Amino acid sequence: MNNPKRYTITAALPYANGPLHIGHMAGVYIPADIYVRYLRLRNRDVAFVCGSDEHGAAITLKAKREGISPQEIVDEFHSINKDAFNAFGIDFDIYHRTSDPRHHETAQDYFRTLLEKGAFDVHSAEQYFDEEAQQFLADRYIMGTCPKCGHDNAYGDQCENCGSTLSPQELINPRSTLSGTKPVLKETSHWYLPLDKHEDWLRTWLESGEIDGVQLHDPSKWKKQVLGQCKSWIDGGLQPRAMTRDLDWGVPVPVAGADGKVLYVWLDAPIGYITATKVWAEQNGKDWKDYWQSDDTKLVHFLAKDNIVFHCIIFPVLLKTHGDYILPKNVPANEFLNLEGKKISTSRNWAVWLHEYLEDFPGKQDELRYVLNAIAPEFRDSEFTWADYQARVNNELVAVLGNFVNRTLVLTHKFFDGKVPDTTDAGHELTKSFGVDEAIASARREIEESIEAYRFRDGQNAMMGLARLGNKLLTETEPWKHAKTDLELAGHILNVCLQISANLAILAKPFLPNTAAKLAAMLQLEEQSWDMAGSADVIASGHQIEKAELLFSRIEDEAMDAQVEKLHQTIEDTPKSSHPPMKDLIAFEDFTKVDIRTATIIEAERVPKTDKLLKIQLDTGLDKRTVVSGIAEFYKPEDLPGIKVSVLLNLAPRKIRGVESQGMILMAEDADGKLAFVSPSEEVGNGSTVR
Ligand code: B3M
Ligand code: ZN
Repeated sequence: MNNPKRYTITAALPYANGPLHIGHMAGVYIPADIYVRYLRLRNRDVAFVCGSDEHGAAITLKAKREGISPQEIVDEFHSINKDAFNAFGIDFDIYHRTSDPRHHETAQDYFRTLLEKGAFDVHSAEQYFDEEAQQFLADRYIMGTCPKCGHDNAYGDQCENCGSTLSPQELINPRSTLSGTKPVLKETSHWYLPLDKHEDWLRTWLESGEIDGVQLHDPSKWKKQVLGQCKSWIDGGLQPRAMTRDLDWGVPVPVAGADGKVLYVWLDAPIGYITATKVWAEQNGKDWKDYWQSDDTKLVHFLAKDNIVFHCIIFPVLLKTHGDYILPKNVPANEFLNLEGKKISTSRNWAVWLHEYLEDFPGKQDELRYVLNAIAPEFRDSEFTWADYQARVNNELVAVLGNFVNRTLVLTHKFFDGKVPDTTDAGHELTKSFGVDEAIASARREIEESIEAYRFRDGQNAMMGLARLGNKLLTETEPWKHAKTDLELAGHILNVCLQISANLAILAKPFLPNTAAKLAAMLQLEEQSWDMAGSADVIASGHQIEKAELLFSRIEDEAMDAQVEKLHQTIEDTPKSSHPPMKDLIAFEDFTKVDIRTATIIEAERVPKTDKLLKIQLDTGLDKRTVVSGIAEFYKPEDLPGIKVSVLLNLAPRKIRGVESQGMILMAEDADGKLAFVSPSEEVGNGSTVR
């Protein structure tokens, strides 16, 4: 089959409401980057686009919780994530963002065209409305009791306790997270995409690659699990899906009278790929339409399995309905990466964050790229552990690739002043049995075949296989011994090792860009085109090489212990950096029932055999009393006398560890669980009321 004329490669737009972790990298960005680097090495015409997904209810909700604007949140994480991608060498042509006016314009134009084509059905349905906040509630803005497991804090779209997908109207005792009030059902109208009407062509297109008898892609090249997921969606019957939302953050619906409505984030975000391409094309003297509207362009979407339906069903419907666009030729979605035996969880901080990795392991980006690609969840969920990371770096990168290259270069300097020695016939006899020529040629071929088939792990293995062969050749032929008796023979062996090294400098480029560049510099390889690879004749005899520098260094146990400890520690102090949601509203009369007073601590001592509890004597102005308080982790008893506090006086007395506690000292607790006294800001006498 002929190569396509050009490629449009997209990587899922990460939500700009948090930093990136290793799961994102292994699932989406490293595979996409390997593919693109390879295509570029083959001189193919590629647009590699990505950017921040800056809309959606998760972002507005976080903004509300933190008391800042959604724009502030997305500005922060857009730049953090952009920097992280940069640091790891994820080589996007453009990293755009969906809050950009350019994108709003593109998305609105697109929506208008869809409207003209009659793509939507408008109908109204009852939806929860917060009368106090005067707004319709996105699914995420409604919490209540899960009908499946009874969990109290289930969201309108999902219960995080039992994992069930829910709709807001299934929640028992729903409450608005905006005001805490019980929302009411109210009619609202939306533009629905009648996915049910697209079932037939979608099924044929996915299963056979054909639309109207035209072969658009080859389904045998698609991952089974991707097609399987689509099939089960379609078999289950597709439902019309609302493409607009009542929300004040997003791309406004470009229709008169649609105030307060924005485009559904899953309509807007994929159009973000198109906007990004437009902006990039403009900046680079290209025509964006070539990349989206030309049949000889190969469009490939990289993403993780939770995004399959959006890219294989919804977005194709939007593309085809518009009429001018091509459809994806493949969607090589990955499964999930787990971490140390558990699912990666952002909210529980069970993750390895890229920005933290960069701080803890400066300069070791290729090491993480290598490990994440080696274990990428290409066909099933896989797992990252620090022990495995250490083993792969030490036993593979250091002991095989790094060691082989280093020995080759050091010996070439030692015996040949850094000049590539000649090959000899006698030497050829000796090295022939290692099958080096065939191994070099087949490494290149295997890497090509694997990458073209989205099997990036296999590609990297083939590259490492060549390094392994080099290492074996060097160890078994011992050129340092021959050097004393037969320098020419030693020279021949080193020539072969240098040819292998030069091949590695090219073949490693898609996977380990920094390492490949370092190696090419050491070998003084001015040109490193892909076509040079595959032969044992890349560098000429007499060519001068640079001194060897270590490509990798060992990862010590202490560094790994520290990482594992950090992981377990953060999960203990959850929830991290998120405040609990607001409680249900209460009436003023309820508040007047509590009697809070200022008081002064007279003395404090530890409650024996406990870590957290202090027994505290208070002067409340009315009396002297004892209160037990769980603050021992934060305060030493001897520092407390004299401190002014606020006390809940009329709390019914309770026995705690054998001590009667008469009231409760009020503490402010931050998102990380740190405690501080709530003290009057000016001098007021003990017993003053707090209200
Ligand atoms: N932001 C979902 C996600 O990060 C979404 C991807 C958009 S791709 C157009 O999982
Ligand atoms: Zn549940």
